[in-house]
Amino acid sequence: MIDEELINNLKKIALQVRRDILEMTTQAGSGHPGGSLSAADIMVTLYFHKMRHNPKKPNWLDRDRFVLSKGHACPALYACLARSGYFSIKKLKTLRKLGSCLQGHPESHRCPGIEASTGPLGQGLSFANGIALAGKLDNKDYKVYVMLGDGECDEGNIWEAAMLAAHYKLDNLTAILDHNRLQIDGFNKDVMNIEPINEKFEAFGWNVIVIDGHNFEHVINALDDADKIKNKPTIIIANTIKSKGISFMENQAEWHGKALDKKQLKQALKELV
Ligand SMILES: Cc1ncc(C[n+]2csc(CCOP(=O)(O)OP(=O)(O)O)c2C)c(N)n1
Repeated sequence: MIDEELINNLKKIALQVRRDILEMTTQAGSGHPGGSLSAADIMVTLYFHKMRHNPKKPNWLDRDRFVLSKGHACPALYACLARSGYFSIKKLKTLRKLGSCLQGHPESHRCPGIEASTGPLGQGLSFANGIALAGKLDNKDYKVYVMLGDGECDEGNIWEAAMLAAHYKLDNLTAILDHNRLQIDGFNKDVMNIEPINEKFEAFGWNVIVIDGHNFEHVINALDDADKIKNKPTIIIANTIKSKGISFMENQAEWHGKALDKKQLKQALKELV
């Protein structure tokens, strides 16, 4: 049984992160709110509960690592980093501005807390494999988390990386699939069917856990269960809702890469209380 206070605290932070995502993207006039909102609860659980990290020492060698392979969802990552203290909350207002460290896709050399520069889909799992393999070679006990999009799984290099992670028995690696069923311009089932995605990863030698990605208890338990698995990587298939939390945005491809205008933002913020 998970502590109710912990869940309530995570819910509170997730509401704030959702407000940040919408305010940031509206201020920028562009960005990717849909896939940021679907991924928010998982990222909040990682940064505010699960991961061993220290915002004051972003390069601490023993830190757990998080790689956002679906890099376009970086508003959620930036909000988590700012709210955990990697940089000032004020900086969120500079999203996508010239010279800002918070570009439209994450850049690791510009911004503390970003492990990998991502944006071109399909690369983050390979990157995470490398860090996990290095951890094993160096006898480190850090864990590596990588978030994938379901549309991103159309990329062939995801499957090369999936094969490698199993081959090298990377049990220090946990992938989380943000399974919101939508991609840039439609439902996966119409653009490129990836189902049965759980069986595909199982066939590639992974431990597979399927959860509701907006249920904090599920997310926490799945992350803890992944710790117990030896000799194979784990993927948590998190069933989520694109644009989760805003009634007039949920489940629509339209909000993949478009910001709310100021009036819509006001309306949306009323739902995040
Ligand atoms: C290699 C590559 N091809 C195309 C794109 C353009 N693109 C950005 S997001 C996206 C859709 C991704 O879908 P999904 O992974 O399901 O993201 P989510 O719905 O979770 O936001 C595409 C095709 C890209 N960033 N990289």
